[in-house]
Amino acid sequence: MNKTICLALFLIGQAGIVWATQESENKSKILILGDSISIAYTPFVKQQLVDVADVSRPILKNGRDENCDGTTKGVKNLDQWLIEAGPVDLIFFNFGLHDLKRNNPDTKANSNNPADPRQAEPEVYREQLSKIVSRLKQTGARLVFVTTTPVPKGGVKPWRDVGGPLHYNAIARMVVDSQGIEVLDLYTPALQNLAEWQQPVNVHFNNEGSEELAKLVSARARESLGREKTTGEPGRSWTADAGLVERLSQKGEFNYLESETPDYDLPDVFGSSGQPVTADSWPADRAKILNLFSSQMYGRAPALLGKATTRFESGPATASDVDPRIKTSSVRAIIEHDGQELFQFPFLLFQPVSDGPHPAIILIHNRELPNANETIEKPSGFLPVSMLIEQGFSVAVFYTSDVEPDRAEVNGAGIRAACDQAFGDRRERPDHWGCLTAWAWGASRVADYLTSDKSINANQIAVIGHSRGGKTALWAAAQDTRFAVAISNESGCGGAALSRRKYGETIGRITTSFPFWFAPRCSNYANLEQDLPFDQHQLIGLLAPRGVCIGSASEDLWADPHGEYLSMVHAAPVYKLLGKPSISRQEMPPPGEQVMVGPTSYHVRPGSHDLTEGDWLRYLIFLRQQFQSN
Ligand code: GTR
Repeated sequence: MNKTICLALFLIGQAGIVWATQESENKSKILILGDSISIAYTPFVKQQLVDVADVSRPILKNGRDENCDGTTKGVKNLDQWLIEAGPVDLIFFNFGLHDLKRNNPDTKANSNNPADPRQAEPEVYREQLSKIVSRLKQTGARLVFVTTTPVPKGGVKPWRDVGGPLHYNAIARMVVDSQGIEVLDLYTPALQNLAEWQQPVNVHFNNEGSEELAKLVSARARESLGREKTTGEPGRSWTADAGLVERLSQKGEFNYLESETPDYDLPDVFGSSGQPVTADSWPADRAKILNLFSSQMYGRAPALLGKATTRFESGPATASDVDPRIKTSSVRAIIEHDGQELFQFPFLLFQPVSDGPHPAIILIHNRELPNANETIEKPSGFLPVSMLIEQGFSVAVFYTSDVEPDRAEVNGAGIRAACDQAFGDRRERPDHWGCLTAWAWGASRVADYLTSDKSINANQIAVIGHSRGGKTALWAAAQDTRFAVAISNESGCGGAALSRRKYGETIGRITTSFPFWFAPRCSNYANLEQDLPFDQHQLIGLLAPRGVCIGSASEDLWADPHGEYLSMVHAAPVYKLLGKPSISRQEMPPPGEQVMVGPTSYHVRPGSHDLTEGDWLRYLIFLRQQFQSN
């Protein structure tokens, strides 16, 4: 650090102390650092917060607002901006929209050519944003990273990829999540209102849009200023936020206190009642455990379905107008038994236009599926398809309810009813299959397609799901060893979380609210979790030595992040037996950080129950590492 900067920092520190003593007489001070999107919403924020805060942003010598541009300019000018702003309580910062635009490599001028490099390629963006974050932290102000807003389709000038903002936001989330820095997501609300808020084929917003964005910034400012400042000690193991635990506990019905989790003994992970286990004897024990999960928890598909065949009808693969790196096709899986059609369901395929074979990801989509064009034109954090394609993956996506409606079976339209009709009604059986087994069966049919497609690397297929989809992903990969990796995002009870902890959602509750997800017999264990002949660490053990990623969210206590982590830890002996290192430390990693050991990965990120682009980026990092090393 040079002398001038040292002096400036010292002055900021001093001024901060002086200012702090006058706090009661003054309004709060807010600084907004960002590009032209923020230049347009700042006047509205000023008006909206006039009663509580003075809001400023960098100003040029000629008195005009300064555009903070990308992280390259940010790194250069940040000290100057902070000095000019003086001590502040709260800083909103955004960088990304300039980093991701195309630049002519020679002149460095804006470019309309999608083949040109970006102003800051992803790795450079990550490094530069990390520097900016470290410097901002020295101010002692509360910090909020504001996500980059969407790029509309139609070819904006200079060129920006429609999928760019999600990719850069994912990187930013990874940078800030482990630093205790809040995120304000403007991307998602803007995406939902693009037609009304944004200018046509232009990244900028109209007046209404800017005012609406400002409202979100102002609301967050009031919230942040009203809250006690969280110190966010990076590097400390995750524990549930005490305030959140208290709030949730007030409802009374479910336990969120670590101290109230029952004492429990977990069943042996090998299910071996103390007998020595070897790699040779494990397959037989493994089969028994798998059978227990089928008969007691998830239910089993009718044996006759195993005799059915699947053929596929696939529409033409067409390159997307919006993102020419992606080709999409719609496929129908048609299930036939005894020469008769039994059932069919559709899925979508997104593939890189480049030559394969590519690794593939099957997403069990437990929300209604947008069509292929919408998925690319309006990419969501739940399915950031361009980011996945850019990383070299093919992606197949099916909607759970197309395989089995997500409700109690009443002569329904799903595979279960089709089987009942063809093979006889099995609904009264205690091990009748629940939706989770039906959806897992669907994932395996999609895997049938992928393993027969020459452009896919059949040894590199991962299955991922969120929440009920995450439970399904684990169960699918436990049964079908063609899945090289299972990814469970916030799967909770009946997924990665240990049932015996009875923390958040319990077997009693889940078999009451969603009895149709499970075998009827599972409800016998309501409030009798200790009687289950297995626990969920054994589900993870069934995946060994293949890859498994577990992701939790810090506010999603309903899914019991600690219980999800412990399942991974207690599955470690199986990985060890099969010659693989795996996550085995008792302490959880710090929030936001991803631990990867051998074929296992875990993270708990700040925020609520959702599958976000930040989760995806962690999964992609893990998958690339796994698939490169194999
Ligand atoms: C909840 C349920 C969870 C989880 C979630 C979801 O209502 O209690 O187990 O699966 O739904 O799938 O979003």
